[in-house]
Amino acid sequence: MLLRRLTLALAIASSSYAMADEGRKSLADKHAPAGIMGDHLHDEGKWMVEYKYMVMSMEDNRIGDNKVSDADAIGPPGPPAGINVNGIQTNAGAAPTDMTMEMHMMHVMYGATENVTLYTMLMLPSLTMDHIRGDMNPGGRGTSFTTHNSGFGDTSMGALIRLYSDERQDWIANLGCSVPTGDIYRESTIPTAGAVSQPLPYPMRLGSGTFNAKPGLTYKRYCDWWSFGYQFQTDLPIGRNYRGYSVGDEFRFNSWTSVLLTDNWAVSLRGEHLWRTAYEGQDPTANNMVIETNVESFRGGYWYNMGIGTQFMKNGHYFNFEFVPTIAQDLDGIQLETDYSVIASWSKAW
Ligand SMILES: [Cu+2]
Repeated sequence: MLLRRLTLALAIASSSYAMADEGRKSLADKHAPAGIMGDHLHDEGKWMVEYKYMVMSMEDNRIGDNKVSDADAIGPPGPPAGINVNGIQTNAGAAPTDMTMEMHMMHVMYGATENVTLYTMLMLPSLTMDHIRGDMNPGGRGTSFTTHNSGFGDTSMGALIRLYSDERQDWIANLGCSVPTGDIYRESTIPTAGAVSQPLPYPMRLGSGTFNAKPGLTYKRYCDWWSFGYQFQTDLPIGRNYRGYSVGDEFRFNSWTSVLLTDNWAVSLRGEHLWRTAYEGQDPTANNMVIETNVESFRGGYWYNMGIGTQFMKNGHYFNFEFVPTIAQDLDGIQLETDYSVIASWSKAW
Protein backbone atom coordinates (compact mmCIF):
# COMPACT_ATOMS: atom_id res chain seq x y z
CA MET A 1 0.00 0.00 0.00
CA LEU A 2 2.74 2.40 1.04
CA LEU A 3 4.81 1.35 -1.97
CA ARG A 4 1.84 1.94 -4.27
CA ARG A 5 1.26 5.42 -2.88
CA LEU A 6 4.92 6.23 -3.19
CA THR A 7 4.97 5.08 -6.82
CA LEU A 8 1.87 7.11 -7.55
CA ALA A 9 3.33 10.22 -5.92
CA LEU A 10 6.51 9.78 -7.93
CA ALA A 11 4.57 9.34 -11.15
CA ILE A 12 2.58 12.51 -10.52
CA ALA A 13 5.67 14.49 -9.55
CA SER A 14 7.75 13.31 -12.49
CA SER A 15 5.15 13.71 -15.23
CA SER A 16 2.34 16.05 -14.37
CA TYR A 17 2.08 16.81 -18.07
CA ALA A 18 1.46 13.15 -18.92
CA MET A 19 -1.19 12.97 -16.18
CA ALA A 20 -2.93 15.97 -17.66
CA ASP A 21 -2.88 14.32 -21.07
CA GLU A 22 -4.38 11.13 -19.63
CA GLY A 23 -7.41 13.26 -18.77
CA ARG A 24 -7.60 14.73 -22.27
CA LYS A 25 -9.36 11.61 -23.56
CA SER A 26 -12.06 11.87 -20.89
CA LEU A 27 -13.54 15.25 -21.90
CA ALA A 28 -16.78 15.89 -23.84
CA ASP A 29 -15.25 14.83 -27.18
CA LYS A 30 -14.22 11.39 -25.86
CA HIS A 31 -16.82 9.79 -28.15
CA ALA A 32 -17.11 10.53 -31.87
CA PRO A 33 -20.34 12.22 -33.13
CA ALA A 34 -23.58 10.23 -32.66
CA GLY A 35 -23.58 8.71 -36.17
CA ILE A 36 -20.27 6.91 -35.55
CA MET A 37 -19.79 3.53 -33.83
CA GLY A 38 -16.67 1.66 -32.77
CA ASP A 39 -14.54 4.77 -32.23
CA HIS A 40 -13.47 4.26 -28.61
CA LEU A 41 -12.34 1.59 -26.15
CA HIS A 42 -13.06 1.05 -22.47
CA ASP A 43 -10.57 0.17 -19.74
CA GLU A 44 -10.33 -3.42 -18.58
CA GLY A 45 -13.38 -4.46 -16.54
CA LYS A 46 -15.38 -1.33 -17.44
CA TRP A 47 -18.90 -1.41 -18.90
CA MET A 48 -20.87 1.02 -21.02
CA VAL A 49 -24.57 0.95 -21.89
CA GLU A 50 -26.08 3.17 -24.54
CA TYR A 51 -29.50 3.79 -25.97
CA LYS A 52 -29.38 5.33 -29.42
CA TYR A 53 -32.29 6.54 -31.53
CA MET A 54 -32.16 7.34 -35.21
CA VAL A 55 -34.82 8.60 -37.57
CA MET A 56 -34.22 8.96 -41.30
CA SER A 57 -36.57 10.86 -43.56
CA MET A 58 -36.83 10.05 -47.27
CA GLU A 59 -39.19 11.93 -49.57
CA ASP A 60 -39.54 12.00 -53.37
CA ASN A 61 -37.86 9.79 -55.94
CA ARG A 62 -34.68 10.28 -57.88
CA ILE A 63 -33.30 8.77 -61.03
CA GLY A 64 -29.55 9.15 -60.63
CA ASP A 65 -29.26 12.63 -59.13
CA ASN A 66 -32.42 14.03 -60.77
CA LYS A 67 -35.59 14.47 -58.75
CA VAL A 68 -38.78 13.09 -60.32
CA SER A 69 -42.37 13.94 -59.38
CA ASP A 70 -44.75 11.30 -57.99
CA ALA A 71 -46.73 11.45 -61.27
CA ASP A 72 -43.56 10.79 -63.28
CA ALA A 73 -42.61 7.94 -60.95
CA ILE A 74 -45.80 5.96 -61.75
CA GLY A 75 -45.67 6.97 -65.43
CA PRO A 76 -48.50 8.06 -67.80
CA PRO A 77 -51.83 6.15 -67.55
CA GLY A 78 -52.35 3.01 -69.64
CA PRO A 79 -50.00 0.43 -71.12
CA PRO A 80 -47.10 0.04 -71.01
CA ALA A 81 -47.78 0.53 -67.28
CA GLY A 82 -45.23 2.22 -65.03
CA ILE A 83 -41.91 3.66 -66.23
CA ASN A 84 -38.80 2.33 -67.89
CA VAL A 85 -35.55 3.05 -66.03
CA ASN A 86 -32.26 1.52 -67.18
CA GLY A 87 -34.22 -0.91 -69.39
CA ILE A 88 -36.37 -2.15 -66.50
CA GLN A 89 -40.14 -1.59 -66.51
CA THR A 90 -41.29 -0.81 -62.95
CA ASN A 91 -43.86 0.98 -60.70
CA ALA A 92 -46.82 -0.46 -62.61
CA GLY A 93 -48.37 -1.51 -59.28
CA ALA A 94 -47.31 1.46 -57.16
CA ALA A 95 -44.53 3.96 -56.52
CA PRO A 96 -43.16 4.86 -53.08
CA THR A 97 -43.49 8.57 -52.27
CA ASP A 98 -41.84 8.82 -48.86
CA MET A 99 -40.40 6.67 -46.11
CA THR A 100 -39.60 7.15 -42.43
CA MET A 101 -37.01 4.79 -41.00
CA GLU A 102 -36.78 4.77 -37.23
CA MET A 103 -34.22 2.70 -35.33
CA HIS A 104 -33.99 2.04 -31.60
CA MET A 105 -30.56 0.66 -30.63
CA MET A 106 -29.38 -0.93 -27.38
CA HIS A 107 -25.60 -0.94 -27.21
CA VAL A 108 -23.41 -2.61 -24.57
CA MET A 109 -19.59 -2.36 -24.42
CA TYR A 110 -17.22 -4.20 -22.09
CA GLY A 111 -13.46 -3.76 -21.68
CA ALA A 112 -12.26 -7.38 -21.80
CA THR A 113 -8.59 -6.35 -21.59
CA GLU A 114 -6.72 -3.05 -21.79
CA ASN A 115 -6.54 -3.50 -25.58
CA VAL A 116 -9.78 -5.31 -26.45
CA THR A 117 -13.33 -4.00 -25.95
CA LEU A 118 -16.26 -6.29 -26.76
CA TYR A 119 -19.63 -4.93 -27.87
CA THR A 120 -23.08 -5.94 -28.97
CA MET A 121 -25.96 -3.92 -30.34
CA LEU A 122 -29.63 -4.85 -30.60
CA MET A 123 -31.63 -3.07 -33.30
CA LEU A 124 -35.36 -2.37 -33.37
CA PRO A 125 -36.29 -0.81 -36.71
CA SER A 126 -39.69 0.72 -37.37
CA LEU A 127 -40.34 1.30 -41.07
CA THR A 128 -43.18 3.26 -42.65
CA MET A 129 -43.62 3.82 -46.39
CA ASP A 130 -46.25 5.85 -48.24
CA HIS A 131 -47.17 5.08 -51.85
CA ILE A 132 -49.40 5.99 -54.74
CA ARG A 133 -50.95 3.27 -56.89
CA GLY A 134 -50.17 2.76 -60.58
CA ASP A 135 -52.19 1.18 -63.37
CA MET A 136 -51.61 -2.49 -62.58
CA ASN A 137 -53.51 -2.38 -59.31
CA PRO A 138 -57.07 -3.24 -58.22
CA GLY A 139 -57.02 -0.41 -55.63
CA GLY A 140 -57.36 2.26 -58.33
CA ARG A 141 -54.70 4.42 -60.00
CA GLY A 142 -53.47 7.45 -58.02
CA THR A 143 -54.91 6.31 -54.67
CA SER A 144 -52.48 6.18 -51.76
CA PHE A 145 -51.62 3.61 -49.11
CA THR A 146 -49.13 3.14 -46.28
CA THR A 147 -47.23 0.03 -45.24
CA HIS A 148 -45.51 -0.48 -41.90
CA ASN A 149 -43.12 -3.03 -40.45
CA SER A 150 -41.30 -3.21 -37.12
CA GLY A 151 -39.58 -5.72 -34.83
CA PHE A 152 -36.09 -7.02 -34.20
CA GLY A 153 -33.42 -6.14 -36.75
CA ASP A 154 -30.05 -7.85 -37.21
CA THR A 155 -27.82 -7.96 -34.11
CA SER A 156 -24.28 -6.56 -34.32
CA MET A 157 -21.38 -7.74 -32.19
CA GLY A 158 -17.64 -7.75 -32.27
CA ALA A 159 -14.34 -6.71 -30.78
CA LEU A 160 -12.57 -3.36 -30.93
CA ILE A 161 -8.81 -3.86 -30.95
CA ARG A 162 -6.31 -1.19 -29.91
CA LEU A 163 -3.64 -1.15 -32.61
CA TYR A 164 -1.73 1.83 -31.21
CA SER A 165 -2.35 4.49 -28.58
CA ASP A 166 -0.43 7.24 -26.90
CA GLU A 167 -1.63 10.13 -24.71
CA ARG A 168 -3.08 11.96 -27.70
CA GLN A 169 -4.12 9.40 -30.30
CA ASP A 170 -5.78 6.05 -30.93
CA TRP A 171 -5.74 3.56 -33.80
CA ILE A 172 -8.64 1.10 -33.38
CA ALA A 173 -9.59 -1.91 -35.54
CA ASN A 174 -13.20 -3.10 -35.51
CA LEU A 175 -13.64 -6.85 -35.99
CA GLY A 176 -17.42 -6.81 -36.18
CA CYS A 177 -20.21 -8.90 -37.63
CA SER A 178 -23.99 -9.05 -37.64
CA VAL A 179 -26.29 -12.02 -37.06
CA PRO A 180 -29.53 -12.33 -39.08
CA THR A 181 -32.06 -11.93 -36.26
CA GLY A 182 -34.25 -9.57 -38.36
CA ASP A 183 -37.26 -10.97 -40.21
CA ILE A 184 -36.98 -10.72 -44.02
CA TYR A 185 -40.35 -12.07 -45.13
CA ARG A 186 -43.69 -10.57 -44.23
CA GLU A 187 -46.79 -10.30 -46.35
CA SER A 188 -49.36 -7.54 -46.57
CA THR A 189 -52.68 -7.11 -48.40
CA ILE A 190 -52.62 -3.30 -47.98
CA PRO A 191 -50.94 -2.51 -51.36
CA THR A 192 -53.71 -4.29 -53.29
CA ALA A 193 -56.50 -2.92 -51.05
CA GLY A 194 -57.16 -6.39 -49.65
CA ALA A 195 -57.18 -8.25 -52.98
CA VAL A 196 -53.89 -10.17 -52.82
CA SER A 197 -51.30 -10.82 -50.11
CA GLN A 198 -47.83 -9.72 -51.21
CA PRO A 199 -44.41 -9.88 -49.51
CA LEU A 200 -43.06 -6.50 -48.38
CA PRO A 201 -40.36 -5.23 -50.78
CA TYR A 202 -36.64 -5.11 -49.91
CA PRO A 203 -36.32 -1.76 -48.04
CA MET A 204 -39.32 -2.64 -45.82
CA ARG A 205 -37.60 -5.77 -44.47
CA LEU A 206 -36.14 -5.74 -40.96
CA GLY A 207 -32.85 -7.55 -41.60
CA SER A 208 -30.41 -8.67 -44.27
CA GLY A 209 -31.05 -12.40 -43.78
CA THR A 210 -27.29 -13.05 -43.97
CA PHE A 211 -24.34 -13.04 -41.59
CA ASN A 212 -22.43 -9.86 -42.41
CA ALA A 213 -18.76 -9.08 -41.83
CA LYS A 214 -18.34 -5.51 -40.57
CA PRO A 215 -14.63 -4.71 -40.39
CA GLY A 216 -13.60 -1.12 -39.76
CA LEU A 217 -10.66 1.10 -38.85
CA THR A 218 -10.66 4.32 -36.80
CA TYR A 219 -8.02 6.96 -36.11
CA LYS A 220 -8.54 9.68 -33.50
CA ARG A 221 -6.29 12.52 -32.42
CA TYR A 222 -6.79 14.88 -29.49
CA CYS A 223 -5.39 18.40 -29.57
CA ASP A 224 -5.63 20.91 -26.69
CA TRP A 225 -9.14 22.26 -27.31
CA TRP A 226 -10.25 20.23 -30.28
CA SER A 227 -9.97 16.73 -31.75
CA PHE A 228 -10.46 15.00 -35.07
CA GLY A 229 -10.95 11.51 -36.40
CA TYR A 230 -11.27 9.33 -39.48
CA GLN A 231 -13.13 6.09 -39.86
CA PHE A 232 -13.52 3.54 -42.62
CA GLN A 233 -16.37 1.15 -41.89
CA THR A 234 -17.90 -1.63 -43.99
CA ASP A 235 -20.96 -3.89 -43.90
CA LEU A 236 -20.45 -6.94 -46.14
CA PRO A 237 -23.07 -9.71 -46.44
CA ILE A 238 -21.64 -13.23 -46.67
CA GLY A 239 -23.38 -15.52 -49.17
CA ARG A 240 -27.14 -15.40 -49.82
CA ASN A 241 -30.06 -15.55 -47.42
CA TYR A 242 -32.81 -18.22 -47.47
CA ARG A 243 -34.89 -16.08 -49.84
CA GLY A 244 -32.07 -16.34 -52.42
CA TYR A 245 -30.56 -12.84 -52.37
CA SER A 246 -28.03 -10.73 -50.50
CA VAL A 247 -28.24 -7.02 -49.69
CA GLY A 248 -25.55 -4.74 -51.14
CA ASP A 249 -22.07 -4.14 -49.75
CA GLU A 250 -21.80 -0.91 -47.77
CA PHE A 251 -18.70 1.27 -47.39
CA ARG A 252 -18.56 4.41 -45.25
CA PHE A 253 -15.71 6.89 -44.94
CA ASN A 254 -16.14 9.49 -42.21
CA SER A 255 -14.06 12.40 -41.00
CA TRP A 256 -15.02 14.68 -38.14
CA THR A 257 -13.80 17.53 -35.96
CA SER A 258 -14.98 18.26 -32.42
CA VAL A 259 -14.38 21.52 -30.60
CA LEU A 260 -14.51 21.75 -26.80
CA LEU A 261 -16.58 24.72 -25.61
CA THR A 262 -16.00 23.60 -22.02
CA ASP A 263 -14.58 20.34 -20.63
CA ASN A 264 -18.13 18.92 -20.58
CA TRP A 265 -19.57 20.33 -23.77
CA ALA A 266 -18.39 19.94 -27.37
CA VAL A 267 -19.73 20.68 -30.85
CA SER A 268 -18.88 18.58 -33.91
CA LEU A 269 -18.90 18.68 -37.69
CA ARG A 270 -18.76 15.46 -39.70
CA GLY A 271 -18.66 14.48 -43.37
CA GLU A 272 -19.66 11.02 -44.56
CA HIS A 273 -19.13 9.37 -47.93
CA LEU A 274 -21.43 6.34 -48.27
CA TRP A 275 -21.34 3.82 -51.10
CA ARG A 276 -23.75 0.89 -51.53
CA THR A 277 -23.67 -1.75 -54.25
CA ALA A 278 -26.71 -3.43 -55.83
CA TYR A 279 -28.35 -6.48 -54.26
CA GLU A 280 -27.28 -9.85 -55.65
CA GLY A 281 -29.54 -12.76 -56.50
CA GLN A 282 -33.31 -12.40 -56.28
CA ASP A 283 -36.19 -13.20 -54.00
CA PRO A 284 -38.47 -15.09 -56.47
CA THR A 285 -41.51 -13.19 -55.13
CA ALA A 286 -39.96 -9.75 -55.82
CA ASN A 287 -41.56 -8.70 -59.11
CA ASN A 288 -39.67 -5.85 -60.84
CA MET A 289 -42.78 -4.75 -62.73
CA VAL A 290 -44.83 -4.09 -59.57
CA ILE A 291 -42.66 -1.52 -57.76
CA GLU A 292 -39.13 -0.05 -57.84
CA THR A 293 -38.40 -1.32 -54.29
CA ASN A 294 -38.50 -4.89 -55.70
CA VAL A 295 -35.62 -4.22 -58.15
CA GLU A 296 -32.27 -5.60 -56.94
CA SER A 297 -30.21 -3.33 -59.21
CA PHE A 298 -32.02 -0.22 -57.81
CA ARG A 299 -30.52 -0.42 -54.31
CA GLY A 300 -27.00 0.95 -54.80
CA GLY A 301 -25.62 4.46 -55.09
CA TYR A 302 -23.53 7.15 -53.48
CA TRP A 303 -24.55 9.52 -50.68
CA TYR A 304 -22.71 12.41 -49.05
CA ASN A 305 -24.01 13.23 -45.57
CA MET A 306 -23.02 16.07 -43.28
CA GLY A 307 -23.33 15.78 -39.49
CA ILE A 308 -23.80 18.80 -37.23
CA GLY A 309 -23.61 17.61 -33.64
CA THR A 310 -23.10 18.28 -29.98
CA GLN A 311 -21.81 16.17 -27.08
CA PHE A 312 -22.56 16.87 -23.45
CA MET A 313 -21.57 15.25 -20.13
CA LYS A 314 -23.36 15.64 -16.80
CA ASN A 315 -22.92 13.55 -13.61
CA GLY A 316 -21.44 10.64 -15.57
CA HIS A 317 -24.20 10.65 -18.20
CA TYR A 318 -23.09 11.25 -21.78
CA PHE A 319 -25.43 12.76 -24.38
CA ASN A 320 -24.68 12.78 -28.09
CA PHE A 321 -26.87 14.46 -30.70
CA GLU A 322 -26.50 14.93 -34.44
CA PHE A 323 -28.52 16.40 -37.30
CA VAL A 324 -27.42 14.80 -40.56
CA PRO A 325 -28.67 16.34 -43.82
CA THR A 326 -27.85 14.50 -47.04
CA ILE A 327 -25.99 17.00 -49.21
CA ALA A 328 -25.52 14.99 -52.41
CA GLN A 329 -26.71 11.64 -53.72
CA ASP A 330 -26.45 9.68 -56.93
CA LEU A 331 -28.84 6.72 -56.90
CA ASP A 332 -28.80 3.63 -59.13
CA GLY A 333 -32.05 3.38 -61.11
CA ILE A 334 -35.03 5.02 -59.39
CA GLN A 335 -35.15 5.18 -55.59
CA LEU A 336 -36.43 7.36 -52.77
CA GLU A 337 -33.93 10.10 -51.94
CA THR A 338 -32.62 10.61 -48.41
CA ASP A 339 -33.33 14.08 -46.97
CA TYR A 340 -31.92 13.95 -43.44
CA SER A 341 -31.39 11.87 -40.32
CA VAL A 342 -31.50 12.79 -36.65
CA ILE A 343 -29.46 10.68 -34.23
CA ALA A 344 -29.56 10.99 -30.43
CA SER A 345 -27.95 8.87 -27.76
CA TRP A 346 -27.59 8.55 -24.02
CA SER A 347 -24.79 6.48 -22.52
CA LYS A 348 -23.27 5.71 -19.16
CA ALA A 349 -19.98 4.00 -18.39
CA TRP A 350 -18.76 2.59 -15.09
CU1 LIG B 1 -18.39 2.92 -25.18
